[in-house]
Amino acid sequence: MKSLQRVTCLGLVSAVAIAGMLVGCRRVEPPQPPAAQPPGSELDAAGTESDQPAGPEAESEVAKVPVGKLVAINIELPAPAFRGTPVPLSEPNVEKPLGKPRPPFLAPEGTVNLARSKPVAAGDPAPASGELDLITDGSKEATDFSFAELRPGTEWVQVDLGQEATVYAVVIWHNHAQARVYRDVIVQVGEDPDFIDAKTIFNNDYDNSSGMGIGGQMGYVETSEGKLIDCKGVEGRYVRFYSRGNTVDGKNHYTEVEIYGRPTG
Ligand SMILES: [Ca+2]
Ligand SMILES: [Ca+2]
Repeated sequence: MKSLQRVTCLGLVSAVAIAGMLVGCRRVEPPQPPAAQPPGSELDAAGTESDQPAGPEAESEVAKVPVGKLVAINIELPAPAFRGTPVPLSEPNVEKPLGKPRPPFLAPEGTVNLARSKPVAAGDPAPASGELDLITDGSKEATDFSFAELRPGTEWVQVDLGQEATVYAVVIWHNHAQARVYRDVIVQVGEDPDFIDAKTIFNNDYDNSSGMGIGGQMGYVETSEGKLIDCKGVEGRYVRFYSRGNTVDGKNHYTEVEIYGRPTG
């Protein structure tokens, strides 16, 4: 009986010893470097991995930002028609020209000019000179025949994109032959051609002379770069551009408009 107890006891001691050895021999893994991103994985606009699991709060944050990598959009510029950009001193509320090329504008990959060759309508049904289709024909040079000229006063032109789109930027060229300032530049994006439900994305009418409310944006000097307006991913099918003459002759000129976005759905 005694020997049986001894054997059992020895067995237990051996089992504990072997287990201890196994634990002692277990290799301690060195800290691993962070796993490399799988090929094809891109950072989304928020700079986070889009396929990362997220809690309910984080999920709603991610849903607000556009999906896809941000890239600089390619805007082809016409030749400058004059040197330097003097600010008309008599015109109030005009921003100082940057004095250097505009920095690149970043938008989700796949963003293109959706306005090219799209139909244009206007409040002035018979332009004083030029045709409305000049506004989306791709030509932006500052010549006497490159723009549509609308009568003085508050006038508008609008582009029908033909489908709903997410719009990241618009670029407007009025007549950039001289350093003009066009007044009451107002840009709206709408779901319907009558702009009953429109979102104003730019308004530099500082004295409400166009009657659409006082806008908070500054006036600017027309140059060959055109005016780029960040639209922050607003959705709509129609884009309308207002103006109320300019510092040289009071008329409204449109050489080209570009609408950078992606069709929705
Ligand atoms: Ca044109
Ligand atoms: Ca005004």
